[in-house]
Amino acid sequence: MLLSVKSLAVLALAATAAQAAVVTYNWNITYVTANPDGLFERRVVGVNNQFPPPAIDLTLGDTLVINVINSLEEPTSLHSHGLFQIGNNQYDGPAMVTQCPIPPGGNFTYTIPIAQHGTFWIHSHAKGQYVDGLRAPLIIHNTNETYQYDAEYTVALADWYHAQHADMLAQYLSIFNPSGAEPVPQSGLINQASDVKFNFVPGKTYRLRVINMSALSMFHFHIDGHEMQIIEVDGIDVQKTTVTSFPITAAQRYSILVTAKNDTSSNYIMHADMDPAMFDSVPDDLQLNVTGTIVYNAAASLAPIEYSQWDPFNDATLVPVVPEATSEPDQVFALTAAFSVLNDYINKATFNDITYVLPKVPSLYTAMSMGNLSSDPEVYGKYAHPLVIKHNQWIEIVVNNNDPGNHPFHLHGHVFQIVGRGEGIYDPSTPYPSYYNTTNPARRDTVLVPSNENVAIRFKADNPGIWLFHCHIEWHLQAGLAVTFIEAPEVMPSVLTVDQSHYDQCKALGIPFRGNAAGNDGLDLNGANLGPDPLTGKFTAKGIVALVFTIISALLGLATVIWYAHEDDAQIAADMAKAKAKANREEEAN
Ligand SMILES: *[C@@H]1O[C@H](CO)[C@@H](O)[C@H](O)[C@H]1NC(C)=O
Ligand SMILES: *[C@@H]1O[C@H](CO)[C@@H](O)[C@H](O)[C@H]1NC(C)=O
Ligand SMILES: *[C@@H]1O[C@H](CO)[C@@H](O)[C@H](O)[C@H]1NC(C)=O
Ligand SMILES: *[C@@H]1O[C@H](CO)[C@@H](O)[C@H](O)[C@H]1NC(C)=O
Ligand SMILES: *[C@@H]1O[C@H](CO)[C@@H](O)[C@H](O)[C@H]1NC(C)=O
Ligand SMILES: *[C@@H]1O[C@H](CO)[C@@H](O)[C@H](O)[C@H]1NC(C)=O
Ligand SMILES: *[C@@H]1O[C@H](CO)[C@@H](O)[C@H](O)[C@H]1NC(C)=O
Ligand SMILES: *[C@@H]1O[C@H](CO)[C@@H](O)[C@H](O)[C@H]1NC(C)=O
Ligand SMILES: [Cu+2]
Repeated sequence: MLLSVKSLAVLALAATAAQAAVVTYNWNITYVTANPDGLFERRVVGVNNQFPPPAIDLTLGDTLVINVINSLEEPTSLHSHGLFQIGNNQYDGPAMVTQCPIPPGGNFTYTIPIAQHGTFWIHSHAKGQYVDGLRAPLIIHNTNETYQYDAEYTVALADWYHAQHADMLAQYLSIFNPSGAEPVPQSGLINQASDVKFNFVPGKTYRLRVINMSALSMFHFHIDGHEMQIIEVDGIDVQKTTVTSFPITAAQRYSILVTAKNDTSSNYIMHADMDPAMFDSVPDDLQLNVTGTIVYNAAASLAPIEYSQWDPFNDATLVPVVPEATSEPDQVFALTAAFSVLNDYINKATFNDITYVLPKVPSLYTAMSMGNLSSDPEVYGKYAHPLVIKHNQWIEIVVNNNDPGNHPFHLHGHVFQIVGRGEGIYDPSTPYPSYYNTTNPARRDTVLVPSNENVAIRFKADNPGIWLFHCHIEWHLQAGLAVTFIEAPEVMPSVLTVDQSHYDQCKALGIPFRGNAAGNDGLDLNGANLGPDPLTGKFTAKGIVALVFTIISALLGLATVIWYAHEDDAQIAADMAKAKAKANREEEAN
């Protein structure tokens, strides 16, 4: 299957002809039956009864219009990942953050002026729906590309599960999964298929746009026999950097230039190796090494497979072509990411001991309807974890990863500068470590923070709106690993609008669309959605583990019967209530 092949001539033509074009996509979001890995046929989420959803192809200066009809049995919404959406926060997409989701049978139009270029993607931002397939590349051609190339391909990497996301999520976020083990995918896909072929013509230079659309998996990317030069990272052109392999975590993008060989005597394997370190256990039948083929000549044989090393690679060393100065931060947030069993006895994710819970009113509507109280974080609800920042201030976020897993963090509405990356926990009230680099730092919108490391990022609060900052491992977002930046609420009503079509969605779903996080006036948060909190009392970490295992062992036989015989929700709920009552008694007894 070939995607997005364009000669330079076509591109040049498109660029001149497409000045300020309105590019319209009609997306009827539908269930489709598909078998993308050739191993298992299942229900997936597609568009216009087709899977995979079509790639979106644009040029700088266009206006993107997506007319969505939701033909699913559940609400949906679309997020254009990496787009700044300046003055256009209402079309950023995350459900209950910047909009009410689109109800089943509903329709909604996203109108997005395109002021950037590079490699992006679009995906559902309602529950974990994109894991079921609602994800597609979103490519924006520059009117005058920084680097010359003859043609381009999109290489979209993704992990693939055979079970429905909602079923896996229910098991992941359950009392029976105290260690928080994530569902492990059954396979990996390139362009939502297996055995994809990319035709190369001798002597030509190709731009490969590599996108990681995974729910969980991290891949290491390399091509047998070919050198790669990185030229773009998350929509930012960078000085050419030669690599033999690079890692790409969920939601990241890299463009690379690859020059074709001069002879056509062999074809070559393109490798996207899933990193088993991301998985709690690797099933025997999981094919970790996903491959495609670079085809010079359909009749030729494959060159011998080279398993190149996974090279160490630091994206903070990539140098943006257009330099951007940094500034001393006006406000610094230290966020410690961790996972633990909270007082709902489920393993959840926290930033500074708060697990994210959706508010009753989408945060954008709260900001737009609360008058001068919109600058008071309280109105957004404690569990939306609101961080209010002032217009045009410089913001630094220090993310400390206090978890044995690696997490790719994504900020909506911005690219950020990576100013520091170090080992262990960094306390920002202490002087900058020597590794801080404030000279034209690398910029991107998704950064990996490895286990027990820290990353310091900066951005200027020049884009008023509500922007989520969250882990892009879909399971971890669902577990609550998110905060909400409330950026420049004092100017939002004068620079942002919310169209009537938003309120139509809310009305259809019975969701309030004004007032604070509880749908009330002023600071009355009665009825707001509350999260579970860390376990309190005299519990030690050891005690919690012991408690959880007590519950598990008490219920194990029963649980097994329920899951494998007759998944009876009412029965599970009753058992969990019993388990909680028992746990509460034990907590009191302590
Ligand atoms: C959308 O797709 C569904 C499922 O195929 C179909 O029933 C419906 O008529 C379609 N809607 C439109 C407006 O095409
Ligand atoms: C979208 O929904 C509105 C009412 O909610 C309806 O009037 C309109 O016809 C719908 N448009 C399409 C294309 O289905
Ligand atoms: C395109 O960019 C190059 C260098 O970046 C410049 O020399 C050239 O004049 C530009 N062309 C147009 C049509 O803007
Ligand atoms: C995609 O991202 C996931 C999660 O970070 C990562 O495990 C996987 O290796 C990435 N894939 C590629 C090809 O880099
Ligand atoms: C292909 O051949 C041309 C002309 O002989 C040469 O300049 C070029 O370096 C060769 N390219 C590769 C990738 O070997
Ligand atoms: C997958 O690729 C890696 C690195 O390229 C290699 O070390 C490993 O042996 C491969 N695994 C399999 C099962 O082929
Ligand atoms: C800081 O980043 C720039 C490029 O953005 C690079 O040239 C320079 O070497 C880096 N300095 C340090 C100390 O890493
Ligand atoms: C908020 O606005 C009201 C009226 O617009 C004003 O009376 C009040 O003093 C303001 N409160 C703050 C904290 O600025
Ligand atoms: Cu994560």
